[in-house]
Amino acid sequence: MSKSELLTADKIRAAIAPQNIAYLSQLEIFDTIDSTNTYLLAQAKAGAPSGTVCFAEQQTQGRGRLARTWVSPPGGNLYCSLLWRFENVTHTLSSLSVAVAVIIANVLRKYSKLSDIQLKWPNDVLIAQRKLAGILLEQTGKSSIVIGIGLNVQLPPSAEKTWISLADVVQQPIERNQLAGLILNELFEQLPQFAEQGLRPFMRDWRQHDVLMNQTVTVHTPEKNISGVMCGINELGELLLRNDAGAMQQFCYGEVSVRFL
Ligand code: BT5
Repeated sequence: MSKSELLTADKIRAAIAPQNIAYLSQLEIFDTIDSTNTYLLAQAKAGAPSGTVCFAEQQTQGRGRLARTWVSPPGGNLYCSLLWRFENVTHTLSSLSVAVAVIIANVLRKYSKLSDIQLKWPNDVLIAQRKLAGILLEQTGKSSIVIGIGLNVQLPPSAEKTWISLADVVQQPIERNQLAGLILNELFEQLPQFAEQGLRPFMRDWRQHDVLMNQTVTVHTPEKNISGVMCGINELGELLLRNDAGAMQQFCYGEVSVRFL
């Protein structure tokens, strides 16, 4: 595996457009941390401003949703968290997760010219049905969210076969600092629009990448498992499932996961 250039604040900043740089309040880069989300949640409670960002080269307790683990080895992936304080609580975690997934897909499409990115509700970015990136949203206080993003740039050969990295699919060398900056740039560009207009401007892109559309799946909830056919999402970012009895059911971000049958 080729050695990746270390993350550097100046290089990340350099990839953020001048009109968006003011959104970046603070940028920290750790060599090792337990979890960038855990760190930013604590910072948020201590009063950190919107636009506080941290990256780490590796995480010892990287977290996914529902108490799952995000495997976070050193050597060239991206582990990033951004604190965003919304002015009003007009969004839902379901809709924000969808918006952030679309934002990441758009950056990857522009940066890597990848045309076959798939989005799996609520928070997975896939290529060829293998997981490239995951998003973890955690609310702190009334309207502040820590947005955590794990993106595989270069995975060790021991990684699970259901995971994939950019290096597996992109031919040219991947400039991690630039990619990190471009992700922040797109978040800074799009989050204010999301705050104002909700998911409406993101729906077309979501539909284009929605890997679950028309698939037969099982939705797992803490109470029960429900199978049916996926019918996309609504403008709140909730999943729509026509269950086996023919009724339409909605699910929101939370203790819900979806498996293909
Ligand atoms: C997610 O959870 O996909 C959210 C992952 C968010 C990680 C970022 S890294 C920066 C920030 N700090 C944190 O501590 N977390 C965030 P979920 O949908 O629950 O998916 C977790 C599942 O993905 C695991 O159960 C594994 O099956 C799989 N997985 C774990 N590590 C992976 C990796 N590196 N690449 C692909 N899949 C992985």
